[in-house]
Amino acid sequence: MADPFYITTAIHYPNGKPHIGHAYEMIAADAIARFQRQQGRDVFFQTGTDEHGLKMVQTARARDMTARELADEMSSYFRVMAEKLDISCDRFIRTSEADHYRASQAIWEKMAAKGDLYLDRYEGWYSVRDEAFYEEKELVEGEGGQKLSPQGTPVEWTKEETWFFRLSKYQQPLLDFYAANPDFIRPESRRNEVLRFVEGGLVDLSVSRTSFDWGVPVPGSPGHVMYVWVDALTNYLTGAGFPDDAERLARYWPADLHLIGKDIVRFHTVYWPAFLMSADIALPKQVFGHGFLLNRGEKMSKSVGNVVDPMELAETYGVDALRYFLLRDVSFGQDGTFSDEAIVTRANADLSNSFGNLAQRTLSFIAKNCEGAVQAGRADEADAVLLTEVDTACAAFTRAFQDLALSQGVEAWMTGVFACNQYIDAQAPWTLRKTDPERMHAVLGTLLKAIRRLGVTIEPVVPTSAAKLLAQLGPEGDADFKIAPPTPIFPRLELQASEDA
Ligand code: ME8
Repeated sequence: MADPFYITTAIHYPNGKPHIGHAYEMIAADAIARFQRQQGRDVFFQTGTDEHGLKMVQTARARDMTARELADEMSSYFRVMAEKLDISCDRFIRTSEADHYRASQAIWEKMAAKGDLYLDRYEGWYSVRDEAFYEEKELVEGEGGQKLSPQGTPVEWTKEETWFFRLSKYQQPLLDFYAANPDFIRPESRRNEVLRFVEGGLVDLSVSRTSFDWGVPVPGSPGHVMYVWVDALTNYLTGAGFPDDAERLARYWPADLHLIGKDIVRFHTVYWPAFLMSADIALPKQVFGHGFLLNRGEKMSKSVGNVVDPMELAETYGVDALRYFLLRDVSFGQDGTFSDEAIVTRANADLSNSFGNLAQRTLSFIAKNCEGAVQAGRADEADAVLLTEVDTACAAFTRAFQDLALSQGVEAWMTGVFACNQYIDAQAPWTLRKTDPERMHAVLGTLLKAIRRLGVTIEPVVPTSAAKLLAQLGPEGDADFKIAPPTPIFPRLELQASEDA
């Protein structure tokens, strides 16, 4: 049976509609999932919504609805977005689902059995926006001397009786684990941040709440619901069949990759591994913290009014153009900036003018001049040289994707496209048609092979367009397949004036 590959995104808070950051994370994870499927792995890909916590309660209250109603309404937008963007997830999990409650309570019980949970009184700073506790020393000063979290969100002083998790006990085991698994946290810059944080000392973590009831009930402790991050992180285990399906768990756990944004690396590389160590469950193999998307270099926020709806971008420019742009232009792991102009420029340069044009002129030439089928023809060394160049470009894409260097992979792929365009210009099949038809056939046959390889390679990035293209090319070595006059697959995009420009 194929080697399993379990990949997850963060699960998103459905306290509002999805934004482009959510779309970006899903698209990156989807490209990796599709790539791994192509490599023959048995992929399980999970995304979903994180529905508990105080932020949901407060947003729902402001809208005069229950948290469950809010979650039901908003979660559906995330699901629809996933479908629209061709996200090939195997499960869209909602943390309000029954099997997830079971999983969260089961891991809680294991941590309790270890003696790692105790009841005490919590007093400290809490940010509802981040759903996170902060120590005094971590806070920064905002305008007018107001205390803010390191993420710049408001904090409030909270006091209540809660369950605590003995996080402090795991400081050394975590440091040992990071040392033994240098690839656990990527990229390197995030790993260094986490090391510094853990080396600075860990305090026990408050893991239950009594001031509201929208959460997973703490087993045997009426009035307590779990701190939202305890149940949120456990979603990854729920998807792998924990605790009921031992066979499935053995297959998909530990997860190969948790793909998340840089703001939540601490939860995934400190709290989550500590919970798992406490529960005697294996730790995930890797956590990758991607960067943030900026709108023309600016952080997006509701108050600035520059939040972009990914569905609108996908509708205006096409899903594959958006996917291609995000994966090609944002160096994976770093922050990236986007604008309508940048999307249009990139999609036109690479997809429409280079790859699309290459396919279009080759296919229409064959349809028009060769009755849709090329013969063996007379080979030349130039043909083998081109196919080697294309294979080299595709192999570089594969290596880069294996290493999560997504933009470098796409860039390497483009060198194969450029090689084809140089080849077609140098070989000039339109001249050979009159002077040397045998040679013309060999040139066109070489181009078909090269375009097919490039199309298969780029499929994880632009799945719908690549599939359409491959259908137009027909399978390799099928003499009966007739190439029809093609319809362009990568239309030239026009810049759409945005309303607020
Ligand atoms: O943090 N660019 O949910 P969330 C890129 N529920 N990525 C961005 C982004 C941006 N501008 N803004 C946010 C949560 N993200 C928790 C996760 S996981 C067990 C629980 C990313 O809806 C962010 O970094 O606030 C995170 O990975 C994801 O979107 C969901 O953010």
